[in-house]
Amino acid sequence: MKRILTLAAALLLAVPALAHELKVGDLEFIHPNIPQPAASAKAAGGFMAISNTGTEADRLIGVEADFAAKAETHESKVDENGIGTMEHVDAIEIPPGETVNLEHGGYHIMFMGLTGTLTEGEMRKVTLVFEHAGRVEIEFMIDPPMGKGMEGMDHSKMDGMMEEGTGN
Ligand SMILES: [Cu+2]
Repeated sequence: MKRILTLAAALLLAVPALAHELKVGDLEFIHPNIPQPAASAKAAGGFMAISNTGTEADRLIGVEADFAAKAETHESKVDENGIGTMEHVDAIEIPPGETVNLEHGGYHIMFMGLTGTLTEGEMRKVTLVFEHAGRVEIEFMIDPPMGKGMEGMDHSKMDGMMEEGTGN
């Protein structure tokens, strides 16, 4: 038993091996994915489900990816005119005992300023930063293109943020 505990402690301290499906502490990550963006796209959405099996809330407070100039947590909304927009949110809360779906039309990760192409079937490393769980390195799978959807969204706000974000 002691040996198992020691091993578990070592695993917690070590940089975890990259994995697609992952459980870190109380958080479980289910199919992190990025639908393949159009070749000309400057941004791509990231999706997954995050389960919190613990008794305390955690919050996704940051995202880092080497294939994008900037990655943010976003929330999509539909205004009274039926126009879809998205805005930056400081954090995505993962309540205890719940599963939060990052999905089209809701919370998602936005990778902005793509530095190369993302091709279906590839795995790309992303670091998710949580308030309590800390830094979680995980592989996002590039899924088939979503078709309409993200491309149909109003990206005007996002472009504004991109401009603010350049040069930093
Ligand atoms: Cu977005």
